[in-house]
Amino acid sequence: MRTLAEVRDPTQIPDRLPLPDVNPDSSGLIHDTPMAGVTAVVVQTGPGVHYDNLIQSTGLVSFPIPYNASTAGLDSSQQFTVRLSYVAAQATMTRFFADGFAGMVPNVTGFQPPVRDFDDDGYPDATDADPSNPKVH
Ligand SMILES: [Ca+2]
Repeated sequence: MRTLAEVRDPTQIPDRLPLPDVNPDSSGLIHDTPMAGVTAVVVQTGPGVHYDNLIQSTGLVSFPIPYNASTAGLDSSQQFTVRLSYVAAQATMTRFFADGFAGMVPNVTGFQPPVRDFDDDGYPDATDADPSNPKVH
């Protein structure tokens, strides 16, 4: 996302990579996609912070959106933390690999769909007056 307009409406991204949404089966499991016997998925977390989302319950955000060549880091007084579901992320990965090592088609489950609320203030980016400031809605 290079502009605030793209943050507010991602369908405006001209070179957006089309990835299909895959719904879980009746057991809540995602597997056999894109073909039977294989599970290859992209799991996105949001709000989130790279790396910390795998090991911590909160993460420090130091860059605002949108990301582009002129994006500067936030002043330390403007940085903020977001909640991270690292336990769910670890459980999802552990299950995926355990299924594979057990000779099964790996299953993906237990992960909450991402929410477009970059600053985790409860106001969606589409309508948030400042999606990179949890004090402004
Ligand atoms: Ca905000």
